[in-house]
Amino acid sequence: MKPVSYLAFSILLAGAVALPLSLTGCGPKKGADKTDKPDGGTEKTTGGTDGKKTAIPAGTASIKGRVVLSGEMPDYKPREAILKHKECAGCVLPQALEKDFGDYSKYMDADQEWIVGSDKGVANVVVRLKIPDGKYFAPADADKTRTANVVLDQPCCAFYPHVLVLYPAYFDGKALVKTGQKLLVKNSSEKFIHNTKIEGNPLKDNQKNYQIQPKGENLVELTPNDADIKVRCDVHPMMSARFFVYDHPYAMATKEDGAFKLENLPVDTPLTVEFWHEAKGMFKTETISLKAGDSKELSITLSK
Ligand SMILES: [Cu+2]
Repeated sequence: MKPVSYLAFSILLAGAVALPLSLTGCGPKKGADKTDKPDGGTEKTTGGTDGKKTAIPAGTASIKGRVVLSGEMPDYKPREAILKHKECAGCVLPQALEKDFGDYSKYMDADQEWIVGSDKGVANVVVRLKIPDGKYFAPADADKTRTANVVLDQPCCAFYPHVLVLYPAYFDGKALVKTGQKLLVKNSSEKFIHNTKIEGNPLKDNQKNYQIQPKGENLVELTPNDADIKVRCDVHPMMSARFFVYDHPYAMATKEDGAFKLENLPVDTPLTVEFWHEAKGMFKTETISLKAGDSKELSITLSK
């Protein structure tokens, strides 16, 4: 972990360096200005001191399924802004890095809003439980810690993944308790400096702006937040990502197979499952009720 003084210095440096570089221009911003509020957010529980919330205990049920595109597949070609960039070769994914990103490498230079796998699975769909008013989700013991960091990389002029779900803390009825999960921001590109500008809710300390040298990385702590968190790189305006930071474990983002699974779900109580996509906002909700041990399958379709 970087010492605090280094982080503060990085923020100043990022501000000072990113602005002049951004003036060189890399093409228009695209598709990153929507402001959907994540209704499954945590504003009701992150206050943490009113003591009036009722716990919904974890259970032994699960849901799983796939989000599948109905209609035509997206046409993948390199983004205009990348092709027009004066250092285009650094903007596209270097061949040497393709192996690190597997099947996803073929989408890396394309517009990131619609990523659909070959079997029509839709990536970057957030699947989450809505927190009922006046309540909070008390996680299972297995969900009280998260030992692996969530990684956000910038191997070219794209953030990977494009949509991230984080679970850095849970609510115990009185206060937020850290799970241990942090965000590791990497820049695995060959030569480009990127900065990572996290635009969260200013009241909840998710504003960050780090400059990261090639092959460098930063460890970032986030707090659960009801804001719609956007991530940008000031050096390359065609880069964007979205974060959802929750105080419960019942949320995830799909990969290009479109598959999702949520486990240890509460039982014998109505649950609302929400589905969000960057281009569509919250496009579907399902209300379900599960019994102990249930494994419910949901099939979700999405059209452009
Ligand atoms: Cu960049």
